[in-house]
Amino acid sequence: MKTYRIRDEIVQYRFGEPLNTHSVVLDGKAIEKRELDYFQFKAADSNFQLQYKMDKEDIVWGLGENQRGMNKRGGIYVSYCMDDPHHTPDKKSLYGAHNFFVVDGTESFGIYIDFPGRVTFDVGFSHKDVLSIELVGKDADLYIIKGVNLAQIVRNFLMLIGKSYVPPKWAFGYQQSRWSYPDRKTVEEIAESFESYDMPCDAIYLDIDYMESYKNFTIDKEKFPNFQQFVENMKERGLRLIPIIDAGVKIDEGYKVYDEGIEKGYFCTDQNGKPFVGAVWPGRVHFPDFLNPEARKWFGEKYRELTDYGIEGFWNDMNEPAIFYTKRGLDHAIQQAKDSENTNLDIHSFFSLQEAFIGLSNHLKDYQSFYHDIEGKKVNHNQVHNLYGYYMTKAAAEGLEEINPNKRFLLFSRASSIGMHRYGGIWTGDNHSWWEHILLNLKMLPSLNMCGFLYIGADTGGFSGDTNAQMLIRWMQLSLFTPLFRNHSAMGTRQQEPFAFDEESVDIMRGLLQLRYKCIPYIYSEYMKAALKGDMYFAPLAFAYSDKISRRIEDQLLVGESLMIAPIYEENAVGRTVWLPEEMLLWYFESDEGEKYRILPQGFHYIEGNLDRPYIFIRKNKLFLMGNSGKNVEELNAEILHIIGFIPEQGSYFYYDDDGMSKDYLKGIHDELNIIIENKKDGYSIQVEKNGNPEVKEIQFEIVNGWGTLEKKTVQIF
Ligand code: MIG
Repeated sequence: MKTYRIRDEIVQYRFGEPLNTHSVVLDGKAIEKRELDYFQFKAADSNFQLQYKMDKEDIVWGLGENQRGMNKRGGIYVSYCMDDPHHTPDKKSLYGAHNFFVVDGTESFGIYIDFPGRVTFDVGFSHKDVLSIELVGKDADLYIIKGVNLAQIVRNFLMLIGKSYVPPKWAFGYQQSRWSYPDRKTVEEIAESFESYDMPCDAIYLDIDYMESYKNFTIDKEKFPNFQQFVENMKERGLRLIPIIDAGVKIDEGYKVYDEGIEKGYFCTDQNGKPFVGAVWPGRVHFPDFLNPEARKWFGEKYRELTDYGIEGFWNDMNEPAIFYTKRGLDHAIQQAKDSENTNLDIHSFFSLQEAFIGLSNHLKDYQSFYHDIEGKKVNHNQVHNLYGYYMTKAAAEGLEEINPNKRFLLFSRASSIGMHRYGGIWTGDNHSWWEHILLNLKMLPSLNMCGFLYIGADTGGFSGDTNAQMLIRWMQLSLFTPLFRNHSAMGTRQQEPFAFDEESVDIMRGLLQLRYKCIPYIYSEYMKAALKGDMYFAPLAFAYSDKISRRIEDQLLVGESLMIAPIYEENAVGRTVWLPEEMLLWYFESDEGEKYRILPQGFHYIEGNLDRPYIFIRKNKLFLMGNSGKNVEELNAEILHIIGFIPEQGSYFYYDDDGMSKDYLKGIHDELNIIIENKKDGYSIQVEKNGNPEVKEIQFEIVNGWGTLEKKTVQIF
């Protein structure tokens, strides 16, 4: 074991000779250390194990995209990127592999396992107090991260892995997707509906059917005639088109991407050195070797085929990589079927036959049977499995950077591992239209932020299965604050666009979409501050409040520095119980009738929340800001800001804005307002200091004092 000090609070432990995953951006100085802090270490021939004895009250936060609670204690989680469309609670692996968690208790520290193969985290499942981690492999970097408190531990980790990807500002608008809008005409009708229903929207997605025979970087010209003009027309209407890109490349002579890949040797190979064959949408495909920098460069530049049409965003799918079947699996299953002919299938042989077919997809044996070329060495895929989606997205990001160096593109991926957050966001894959998945979605948000992923969101309304209007409305009330707010649904399900329901529900959904746009000044300002400072955007209450109850709250979140949200996620509920860790201001957005706001003391409260009355909680001595709604993000008029505050004493807000499209923010170019407000005997004093050139000309304040009196004030900005 070699050890290095990265920063005062971060120590790296190196075992064997690990591959550089490039997930970490800092390096350190060699130091002498004999033992691993906190963990007991056991090495065997082909793997190693770490164990930590948890105290009774210890909480374990993190592990990114995973099932179960924000507190991961009680479960087993396996980091091995999986295309599993059934997110039932027993599943141990979803699409991401996020090997970072924080133990919060008697001892508090974070640990990051920088290792691209399979890792199992048994967090008090086999034994309630034992946290054990098993790595299949012997070469790994471990990082132990300390900090004065939870938030600081996470900040230190985020510093270690580098700053988050930042999308263009329009990507904070509402986005509409479906598998699939089959042709140009349908997409145009969807656009018309958004217009005629007066619903704001920024993007419409193109799922796999826009391609010709599911071939990446091609367009089906019959279904999508005159693509360039189509992209332009849509943009004139204020809508961007976002095509999907899959990992697999169709085997098809004469198809440029296939021909070039073969010629240059850019595909993953089998044990004989021939391109490995798997099957996905187009039937048989090869998988680009994204771990080979040249292959990455080649694939990344292919995005130009679409950016040349004016496309400004992409979603990378099937990059675990998903494999429907291989010849190996199929031969085996067919043989087994033949062998079963004329036999009396009993309990064992029947299930084994069934498994041979059901288990065809994403099979370990297939992942073990292909290879990458890493610096001239043949490396088995299974050992680096978790890097595949990350490196596909890195390929795309680097390609887009080549294509237009100072432009922000929208880019997010399904598979990911730590480090990918520097290149793009993620969506949480194929959830269901189940109430349980609203809650699961909520719990993933802060866990993902801890692992670096800021541009995140779920398929709002649920991907598989049919939603009803009520579920979609409740889900939208959560997605109101997710940086990626996209409604997406699967083939064969009910239409799920916000105008596809009864009139009353449609009105409510319109209200929510408009509300989203009004919240963009806050969402964007908080997102950018988190991205630039390396901080979280969503946090569990425990990150700001240390009382016993706050530490255990699993269905409320802090959003940025000023808000707490407590969405309703149960069918037919008209309210819910909310824990207030301190006095806060309950604020209803829509309040033609009924109260608009109320100050609530620390404690549990039953909060009424009919479908048409979304609400937030504004923290004490904090400010929340809103703008006006508009057709899309670019048409938002930022001249007037509304600020709502709960200021018994004094508070301040640092408002960040920038051009929303270039990478100049990396040079520190942005606009800001520093707002300071103080509750004095004779009313509020408000100071606004401006830097750069913010568009804001006027701020309308609505400030509630400690007695519940609301004072309005307007301040002009010169
Ligand atoms: O196996 O492209 O998660 O969002 O609509 C399904 C079709 C493949 C999976 C993605 C989903 C997308 C779908 N894809």
